[in-house]
Amino acid sequence: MTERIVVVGAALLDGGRLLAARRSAPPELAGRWELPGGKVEPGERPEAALVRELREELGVEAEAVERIPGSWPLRPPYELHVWTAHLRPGSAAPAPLEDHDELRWLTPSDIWTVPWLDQDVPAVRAALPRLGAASPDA
Ligand code: 523
Repeated sequence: MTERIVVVGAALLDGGRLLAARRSAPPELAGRWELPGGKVEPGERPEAALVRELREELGVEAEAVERIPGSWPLRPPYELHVWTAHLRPGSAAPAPLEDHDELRWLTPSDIWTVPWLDQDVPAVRAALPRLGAASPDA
């Protein structure tokens, strides 16, 4: 049996908004929006991977807050786990440094205005209540 490899995604929250990131690569994912993050490296704690990925991809200093219950299948052997996160005081504002070409802070009412990656949709739905939204069937 192949070991599963966790990909961590960040529900980066700020003032009731969620950060969405549009992928610029690879071609099959480009143009679709995701919760930013990446693969957990061997021996790495998922929270540390999240902080590292957000630093590399967005140039921010972030803190993982709590895991959103659930696990969403990606292309085998990967599976997506999502953590809420926030920017540390003094962090730079997020910028699309690699893998992304646009970022957007979404309020609960515009959360579905971007074409999320199919596999991120259930994770975004699970993250929505953390924004203070009450739309379980959006
Ligand atoms: N996803 C995905 N949704 C999502 C993330 C963070 C990742 O579907 N929110 C997928 C996309 C890739 C795989 O998970 O198929 C790994 O994500 P990637 O490429 O962002 O991970 P990295 O940055 O660790 O990958 P390397 O470029 O290989 O270092």
